[in-house]
Amino acid sequence: MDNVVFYYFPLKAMGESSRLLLAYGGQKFDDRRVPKEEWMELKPNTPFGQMPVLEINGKRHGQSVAIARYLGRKYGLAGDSIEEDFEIDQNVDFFGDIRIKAANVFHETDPELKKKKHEELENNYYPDALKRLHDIVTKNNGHIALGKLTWGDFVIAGMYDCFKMLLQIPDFEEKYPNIKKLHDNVVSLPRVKEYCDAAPKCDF
Ligand SMILES: N[C@@H](CCC(=O)N[C@@H](CS)C(=O)NCC(=O)O)C(=O)O
Repeated sequence: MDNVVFYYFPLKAMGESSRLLLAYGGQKFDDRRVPKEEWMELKPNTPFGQMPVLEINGKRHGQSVAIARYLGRKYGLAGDSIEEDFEIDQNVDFFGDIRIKAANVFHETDPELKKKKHEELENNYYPDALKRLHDIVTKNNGHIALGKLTWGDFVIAGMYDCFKMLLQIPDFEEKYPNIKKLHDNVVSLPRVKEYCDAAPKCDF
């Protein structure tokens, strides 16, 4: 079996999809949760100066979605054709678009501007974008694409708690119940659940 080390901050956020996929694949891995204080020492030795990083037999790889796509292919969670892969990719990218907009507001340090940016998204972006996302999941029987479990579901599920925190929509789960169900279904998969039960607890 490959020797696998996974590096990320002690958070779910952009790292959890890979952890969930590794657990799903039955791959033993060293789950290195790098504290902030130790990050600067590791940073120069990562492919892009960022985490997550997946190290396989000593070789380090970056980019959370590329890692998820790779692990998905490895564990039989990709499409059966380039067209099917295209569908997974486009829907995962759409989810990423929403996350990036929400993260942009979250990282705004000026409180007035933060409020303004959030209101702008709340009024003019989230209702349409989140409805589209919810419709995609509904149409796909509770999955992000292809009407079945793919690595794309792991991207949504891994990011789910962080996504909710970034969005700051108090009734998100009532409004978009099938996105919550997608998350719950992934974390209930036997090997994934085993990992989740044993993993250090973090809110997002
Ligand atoms: N596109 C990258 C973004 C990764 C990213 O933004 N990583 C952040 C943590 S979530 C990071 O490493 N921040 C520390 C730094 O940039 O020094 C991915 O999806 O992996």
